[in-house]
Order: sequence, then structure tokens, then C-alpha cells
Amino acid sequence: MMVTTRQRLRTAAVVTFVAAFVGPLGTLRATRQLQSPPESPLTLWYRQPANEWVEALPIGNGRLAGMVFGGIEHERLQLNEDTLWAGGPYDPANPQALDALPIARRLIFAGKYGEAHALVADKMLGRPVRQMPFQPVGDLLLTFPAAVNVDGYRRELDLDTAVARVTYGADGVRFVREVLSSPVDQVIAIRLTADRPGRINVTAGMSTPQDATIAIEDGRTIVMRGVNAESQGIKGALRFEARVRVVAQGGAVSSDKASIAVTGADSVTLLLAAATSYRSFKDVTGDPRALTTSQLAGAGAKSFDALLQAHVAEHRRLFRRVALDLGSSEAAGRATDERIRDFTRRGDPQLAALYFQFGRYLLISSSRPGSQPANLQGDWNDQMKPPWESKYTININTEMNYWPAESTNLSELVEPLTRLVLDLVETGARTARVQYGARGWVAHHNTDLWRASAPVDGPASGMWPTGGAWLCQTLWEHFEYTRDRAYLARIYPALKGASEFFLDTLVEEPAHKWLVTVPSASPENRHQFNNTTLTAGPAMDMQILRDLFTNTIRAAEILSVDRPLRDELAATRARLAPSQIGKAGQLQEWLEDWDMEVPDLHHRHVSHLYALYPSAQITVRGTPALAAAARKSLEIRGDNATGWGLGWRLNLWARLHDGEHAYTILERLLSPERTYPNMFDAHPPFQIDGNFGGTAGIAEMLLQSHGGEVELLPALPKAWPSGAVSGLRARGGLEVALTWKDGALTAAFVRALAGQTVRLRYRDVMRTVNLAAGQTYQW
Ligand code: FUC
Repeated sequence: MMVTTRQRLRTAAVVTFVAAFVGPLGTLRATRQLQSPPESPLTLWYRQPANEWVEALPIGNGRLAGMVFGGIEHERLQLNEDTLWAGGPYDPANPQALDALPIARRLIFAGKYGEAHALVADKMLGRPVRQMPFQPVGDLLLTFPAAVNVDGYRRELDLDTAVARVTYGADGVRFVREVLSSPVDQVIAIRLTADRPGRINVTAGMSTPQDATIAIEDGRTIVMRGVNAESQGIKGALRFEARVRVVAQGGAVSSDKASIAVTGADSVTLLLAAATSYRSFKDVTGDPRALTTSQLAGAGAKSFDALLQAHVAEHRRLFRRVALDLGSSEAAGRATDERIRDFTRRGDPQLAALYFQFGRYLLISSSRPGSQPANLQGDWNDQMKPPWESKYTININTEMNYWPAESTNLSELVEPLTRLVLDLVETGARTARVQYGARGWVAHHNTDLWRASAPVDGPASGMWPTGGAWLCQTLWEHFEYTRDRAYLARIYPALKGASEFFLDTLVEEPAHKWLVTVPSASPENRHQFNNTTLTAGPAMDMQILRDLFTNTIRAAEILSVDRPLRDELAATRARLAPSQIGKAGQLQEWLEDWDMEVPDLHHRHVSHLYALYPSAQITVRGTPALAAAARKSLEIRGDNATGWGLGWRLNLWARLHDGEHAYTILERLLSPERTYPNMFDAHPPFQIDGNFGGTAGIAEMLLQSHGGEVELLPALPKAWPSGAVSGLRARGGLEVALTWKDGALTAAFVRALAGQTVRLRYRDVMRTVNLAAGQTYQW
């Protein structure tokens, strides 16, 4: 008999003790009465304000994001708008690359990797050699009077409502602060209330690291107006504006040059709008003033309760599609930071479920139709020079961000990535033409707001032409899950153009006459020669191109177009270098069997295992010898990696049907070394991909759908003996609910969104069922 989370929480709610701490953001010295845990188990919560940024709680509507610190006397709401990046429209394609290309190829085939590296560095990288950073808007700062006799402090983020809340008592009054970023009304709304009238006193101001001015308009609106920064010689071309309207219920409102003060109010509502002049990667003629003014006018016409209701309803429409119960324990009643600290030691299945749902929450909050895709930090960044520019790294990280989108029923959130790829079809065509003399389009290992597509950073990471092709696979997955033919027609030019680029640039390698990419790399993993990654035909490239060509052929068939192209792609696919098993029994990462001689055997990237996950070219049942080799490679790489490195390994072990090993990886991911107190993934530093890889991995442990089968509980670990999940999606347009007990399936419901024949598997039992659209099969 399982004890429900709610029951556990009730037991834990009676704890009281005296804790002493001093935070720089408030004078909270002694909390006499500990807050009981929040009602909803899907809540992150803390007994103290955030001190570090990675303790603050993220909110976002896909576009407008904030980090809530929850200080008692000083609230800091750190703000991002997802089009506020440095620079302006630019084209980094380097015309010198074309002449250098054949030389680089000859050098690589001759084993002169050092010379090739020097040539690429000199002639083939984009100009500028780095891309533009994503940057913060600034902070909204709320100052409250000195608080005395503080008790019952709690700071929380309710994943089910997408509202951050701070509650505490001071001098006998209970204060509540609620913060949300509404996808409906396009504003951040903050409400300050107290349980006694006339007790809200607050001063609101803003600060920013940007080149901006801050002023007060009409006595009740703070206006920050600025221009974005230059970077790498690319001048800032954006204008941006943020507006904060302060509305007091009761009390008095006054303002000085840059702040607004409210005294003696019953409650206060603050509405914040922010926008830039970005319209697309080539159009910066938007009007941030008009946008923010109309957003404030729209939101200002509604009550906070009306904003809240619309916000919660829209959030729940997506969030509530999936419910996951992995069981619970006493630990579930404790504060989130304490639980992360103790996850491995105590076992805490509900924390794994919370982590899973937090990943879904983050995707809903950072990627919605009309917004930019989730970048390396989702939408949350407080630095002008963030790690790796907080951009789109497309040699694993951006793809990983979208791994949970389909399987955890958030399909429409892929839309921003679809649009990014369609932009790259245009910018990447320039790079293909100028640097390779090729048709189609290409993107290398990074892109940014301006859809830059040339190789950047340096030869070792940048000289990899397969980033765009991998992104195409993410779009193809959207079709696989939805079978949306109109979507397929929309993305077909991307698939076709990416394929054409490789038809024009694949080269026959001298030893076996296979067709290979060159110059290229197995992302970021240096081989043993000349301290470089540069090579020809790394396994990952061959795998990605096998998928790309196969998908393009199938798309052309479904759409009844391009017959000759299909034949050409099939013929070219047959000549790609095959998967090879090396002398250690491993899946070879390169054309040659170098794997055991490389400087870093435990490298974080596991690029050559792309074929096992996210692709399904290698499967345990379909290709057992290759699956065994992939397993060997994974063992050689080892279990220690960056946050996203663990996220990938988690999915790989799930695909190998090894639930116990997958679970040990999850334990590493959910440890304080890889998860910050606010549950953000630690590369370290913070990088959001590990969160998304973790969410996808948990789904993959419970349900898989590839190789023509839907498999129930393929990698269930002992740590989750009983549980239930509903709303997971499987390829083909299926929705699945499962329950299990004592480690065995008790029931499954499989609903077909479109009529089809489904092959269902649980362990060794296979059932083939014919389902009409809307019909549910019960196992
Ligand atoms: C890739 C990785 C790094 C980091 C960066 C953003 O280059 O190799 O670990 O995640 O992306």
C-alpha cells in the first residue's frame, strides 16, 4: 500500500524548530516557526530567501522571464526578454574558406591533422569568430521596510500554477508576494498582499547592466529604455523598453526621478512589460514602446485575479497533460534544497517525479509558439557575458532541450525551434554557397538570435558541418509523433536543403571509397593526433546523415515530390561509411579504430552513440551486436560527466533497457554536484540542457516507441516499485497511461490519435492491435 505524498506532507507539517541564518537580501535572523510544506507536492520550496542566482526561482511565458529571489526586505526580480541579445543582423560567412576547403581535405586524408587545424583556424572560420551573447534586461527591485519578528518564511514555485510565492510573518502581519509571467497577457504580474489593511509599504525601482535610461512616466510607471550591446565588432541594432506599472489598492503613491513608493496600501499590483525591436534575424524595425504600452494597457484593464486565472488555465492546459507518480517517502515533506542534498542517501522517488515535472515546467516557460527557442540557459541569464554566450549550441545542447517535448506531451513547444531551422535554411544557404560552393544550407556547432551558421570558436569545436542536419531530425520527430502532414510540407524544404548540401560536399575517402564529411569532427573529442578533433567521416556524421537522407526520402514519398532526388539520396546513403566495431568491442567513434588511444577516454560527449539515442538506428532487439558495442562504448566513457553528459547517458542506458544503470545516472544528475538548489542543471555552470535530458530520460525509462514497437516499462528501476503515469506520448500519434506494482505492469491504456496498427510490447509479450482514431486499447 503506497502512502500518498499528501499524507506524508501532512505528517511532516508539524515540525518546528529555531533556525538561525543571515541572508544579504534580508535581515531574516531567526525563523521561529517553520513553514509547513506547500499543499501541492509539485512545488519547489525553501525556508530562506535566495542568496545566489541558482537559488532563485524561474518564471517565464516563453518570451519574458524572471528569477525571483524572495528577500524579505529586498526583492530582486532578475529579468530576461528572449530577443535581447547583443549585435544586429550579420553574415559571418568567410569567403576565404572556399579555396582552403580542398587543401584541408587533402591534409586530413594525408593524416596531416595539425596542418589542417592551422589552415581551418586561419581561413575557414566565420568572421567574427564568435557569435552574439544573450543578455539580461536588468532587475526590478522592490524595497520593503525593515522587518521585525519574522516568522514562518516560505519561498516556493508551484509547478502546477506557474506562480512563485513568498510568504512570511513580520510583527504579527502575514505577507504574501505572488509573481507570474503570463503567456496570455504578455506581462509579469506581481501582487503584494497582507492579512491586515494598510500594511503594504514598498518602493519599486529598476537597475540594468545595459546602456539604458530609467525614468518615471505619469507618476506611476517606471520606464527603462535602451539599446542593446555591441559584441565582436557587431554593433547593437536593437532598441528595447521595459515598463513597470505600479497600482496600489488604498494608501498613497509617490515617485521621485527613478522610483515609485507606495505607503499604507491594502495591496499592490505591479505589471511589467518588456520588448525589443527584433522582428526577425534580418528585421529590427519593431517598436518596443508601442508593444510594451499596449501590453500594459491590456493587462492593466484586468484585475490581478483575472490575470492569474487566465495564466493558470493556459499553463495547466499544457502542464496537466502528464501526471507521474513514482511513489513517495518521508523525504517528500522536506524543503527542496535539503532533498537534493540527500537524494542519493535517502532515496526520494517523489523528487525524481518533481524533477521530471520541473523539466516540463521549464520548457513551457521558455519555449512557446512565437517565442525564441530555449537557449543554453532556457530564458534565464543575469550576465552580459554568460557562459558560451547562452546561445544555441547545436552539437547536442539545443537538441537535448527538445528531447522531452514530444514524449512528455508538449509537442507544440517545438514551434520556436521549427522557425529557427527555417531561418537557418536562409542564412545557412549563404554559408553553404560562400564557404563550400554548395547548394542547400549548412549550420555548424552554434547559432544565435541572428541565425549565424558559419564555423565559430575554433577548429576543434567549430569545424563540424552537421548541426543543421541534426536539428532536422528534431523536426522530423515532431512529424513522427504527430503525423501532421501539413507540418511535414512546411519542413520539407529544410530536409531537402540540408540533404542537398551533403550531396554536394560528401567526399570519397581513399581507403574504402566510402562517402564522408570532411573536414569534420566527432564533436569536441580530440583524437590522439596533433591535439585536434579534425577528421573525416566521424561515426556521428554518418549516423545523422543516414537519418537525414532516410527522412528526406520518406517525406518526399509522403508528399509525392522529387522522385530523382529520392533515388540519389538512397544511392548516396548506401555509400556512407558503415558503423564499425573496434578492437575493444566498442562502437567506433571514427573511421579508424582510435577510440582506446585518445587523450580523454571519459569525454563528456558520446557523439557516436547518437545511433542508439536519440536515433534508433541501433536497438537492443533490432541490431544486438551493435547495441552490445554501444554498451561497451558507454562503459568505456564511464558514468561521470557534465549535467547534459549525464542527461544523455541516462537516455542511452534506458535505451539499453538497463533500468538500474539508468537510475544510478539519475542519482548523479540529481545530486548537488549536478543540480543547484533551485533544481537548475549544473554543467557546471548552469546550463538547462541537463534538466531537459533528465526529463526525457525518465520518460524513456517508462515508455519507448521506436523500431515499430511501443514498449511499456522498458527500463523500470527497483527504486520505483509501484507507480503510475498518464499522458506520455509515443511515436505514431499515441497517448499512453500505465500503472505498475511490485515492479510489474498492472494496466496500460493506449489511445490512438489517428487510426493505425500498433505493436505493443511488455517484456517478452507482444500484441498487435488495430486501433481506430480516438480508440483506446487496454492491456
Ligand atoms: C558544448 C559542450 C560544452 C558546453 C557547450 C555549451 O560545446 O562540449 O560542454 O556544454 O557546448
